[in-house]
Amino acid sequence: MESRIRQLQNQLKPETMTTQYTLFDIPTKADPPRSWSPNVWNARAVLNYKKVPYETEWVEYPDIRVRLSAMGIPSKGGLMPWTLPMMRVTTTPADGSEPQIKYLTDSADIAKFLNENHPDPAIDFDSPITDEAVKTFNANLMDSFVGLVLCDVDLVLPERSAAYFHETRPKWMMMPIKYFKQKKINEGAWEKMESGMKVITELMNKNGGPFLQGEKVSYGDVRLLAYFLWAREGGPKEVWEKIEGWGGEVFQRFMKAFEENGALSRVTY
Ligand SMILES: N[C@@H](CCC(=O)N[C@@H](CS)C(=O)NCC(=O)O)C(=O)O
Repeated sequence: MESRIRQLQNQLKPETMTTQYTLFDIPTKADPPRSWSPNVWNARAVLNYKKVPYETEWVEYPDIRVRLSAMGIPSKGGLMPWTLPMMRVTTTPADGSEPQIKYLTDSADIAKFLNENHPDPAIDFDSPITDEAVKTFNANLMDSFVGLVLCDVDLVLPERSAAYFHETRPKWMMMPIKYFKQKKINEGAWEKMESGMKVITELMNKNGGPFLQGEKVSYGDVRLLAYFLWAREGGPKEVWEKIEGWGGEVFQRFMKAFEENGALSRVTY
């Protein structure tokens, strides 16, 4: 019995295999490129927070389909058959046998996988606060973010990605991007952003902050952080300044707490 336990312990020893993570992310045109997509940030913030080593591979918008399908990742169908983030998990056995490769193709799956395999520091995935945070953001801020952040993302993208953006997004918007942005402004995007920041900061402060549940980080905090990084990294400067101003002290504490716990430590690599 004892030797069986030892045998099992040996199998579990970290030196018996190595695991490498590669995060596929969409670059900005900055040098070095910066991470800007809210979907990718849902995964990247978890990697950073847990201080898990990983590499970044930057893939421009028009190349996502080409690169992912070449890796054998099946299409998800619809308007966006292949998306980022994607995380490749390569496990190499110590005995030199073939590495095993696994692809995680959705940000929530990546985040959950990391939380299960790297439990410390923990992120609470079970609390209903996550759903509440996402629903509150969607109901109060998403529309203004679409108008004032998403519509201007092409300004930070490299040329080929910006061209892809201009080719694909008007199909959802049913009109050229600049008309869509104006339509959102006419429908009150700025006012909605201001009132939405009030609602979201009330939620952030419900348990005294800095996070939704107080000191404990939940996936709901990560989801909100990711949306705000979309504005900070992918949107015009004036939008980010307005968000910071309307968010006030509660919002500042929320961002600072994530800065201090490492979630924002890697933006560019
Ligand atoms: N539910 C997915 C959504 C990912 C997603 O929509 N990613 C966008 C980037 S922000 C994408 O890769 N789009 C590819 C395209 O537009 O062709 C997730 O969170 O992983």
